[in-house]
Amino acid sequence: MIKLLTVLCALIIGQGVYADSLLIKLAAPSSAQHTVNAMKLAGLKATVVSSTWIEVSGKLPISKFKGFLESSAVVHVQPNYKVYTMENPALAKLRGNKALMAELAVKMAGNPIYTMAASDNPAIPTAPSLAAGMDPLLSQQWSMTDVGAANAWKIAPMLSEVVVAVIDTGVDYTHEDLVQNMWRNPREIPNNGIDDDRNGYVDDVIGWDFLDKDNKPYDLKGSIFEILLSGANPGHGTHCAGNVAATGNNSKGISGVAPKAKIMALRFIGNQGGSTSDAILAIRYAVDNGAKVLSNSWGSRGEDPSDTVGNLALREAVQYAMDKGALFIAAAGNGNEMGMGYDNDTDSKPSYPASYTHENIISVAAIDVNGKLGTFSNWGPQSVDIGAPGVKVLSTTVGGKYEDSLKIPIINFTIAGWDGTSMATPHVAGAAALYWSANPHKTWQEVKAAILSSAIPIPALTGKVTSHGKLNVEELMKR
Ligand SMILES: [Ca+2]
Ligand SMILES: [Ca+2]
Ligand SMILES: [Ca+2]
Ligand SMILES: [Ca+2]
Repeated sequence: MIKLLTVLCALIIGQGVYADSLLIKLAAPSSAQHTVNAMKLAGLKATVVSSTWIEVSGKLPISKFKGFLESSAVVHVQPNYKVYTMENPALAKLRGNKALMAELAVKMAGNPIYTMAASDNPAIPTAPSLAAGMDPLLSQQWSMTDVGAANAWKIAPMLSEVVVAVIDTGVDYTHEDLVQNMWRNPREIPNNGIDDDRNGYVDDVIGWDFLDKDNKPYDLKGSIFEILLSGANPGHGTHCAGNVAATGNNSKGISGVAPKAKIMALRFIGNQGGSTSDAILAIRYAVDNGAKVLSNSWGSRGEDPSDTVGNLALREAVQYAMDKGALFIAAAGNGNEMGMGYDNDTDSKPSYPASYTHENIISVAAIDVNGKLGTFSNWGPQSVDIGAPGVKVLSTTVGGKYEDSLKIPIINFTIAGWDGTSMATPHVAGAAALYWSANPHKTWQEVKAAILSSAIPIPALTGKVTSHGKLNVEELMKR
């Protein structure tokens, strides 16, 4: 109870109102809906997060709330911590250059391409028929060469279609190299306004947008430049999705590590970041609707290390994924604001969820084309597991494009390379899907063990990650 009161005191501001948003764990299982209904009747803004967790938000009068929070019905209260995409180190550096940002803003001001908001939520196309043929940009994907993808595909062409949830800023599901591999909810009839499979989401055919609460988890809401100025990384989720499962051998663009895996698009991060509650909803949606692999290129910007309970709600969601047999692939993080990586084992602010101790997590560091650890990449001999390509990575980007750098073509300005542990993580997620498709009866423990034991040891990762090596799917497929 002391803990609870400490949290509450920290959240009380001014004239006895709670700030922002709280997550509350209830003592009685399955009492969440009942409690939320009662709170709504009392004029509070409340939503169900899981069977035992609820979110309460807005400026809350203590008189309506305090007795309940201190009652035996409540076992834990915590802030609804914010989470973000792992910040691109090059973008962070650029934003630090105020003079250059101001200059760019002036140059962009008169250009409608970069000031006009992109049209959000385009219609979801049906999957086209597959036109076989070499992927023309495959030879430019250094990351696929580095992980030995071509030989892996020869060893074991993908059989079953493993579903990978990309839990991120959304996905451009209209992209020519992604549309084929978007997951299609087999139990949901599109566009009839009915929740056919009764999973709580109406017409959720390719995933869900937890931020805007709609069935179109489209990436890039707003112009590239607006998003950049707001501190976010435009098109992050689409880039991640491509390295998991851009369609292989379709005569278009690139290939993901798992050329036939299915991408479940779960959007929960916007230009201002996302919340723990939406992360939990996305994680639970993923495993409840058939995803075996969860690709997570996001995290907190450091939980309070003196808080021993921490983000219990998020930890319980990762546990839920483990109980359902899913692997949770997580970016190790991109260091501090100066773009320098740190040791997740010893730093006072490790990166969550990657640093949680759940066994179903594979935490991923970033390496470059020369096998060096990215200067920004976090590591950890105990808490980070493997390295994968994460510097200047070529992938799909919003608007049918393929990029290894974020560019403003009209003024010929390269904003930043596509760098980050965010870019490394989808390679491992794709590897898990590829291996699982060839070995459908293996458990998550066996898939994780195969990925880590087949890693190729390299000097840059010796003593830095548990496997001491980098991802290699050719070796993996021999296991
Ligand atoms: Ca549904
Ligand atoms: Ca429907
Ligand atoms: Ca949307
Ligand atoms: Ca392709």
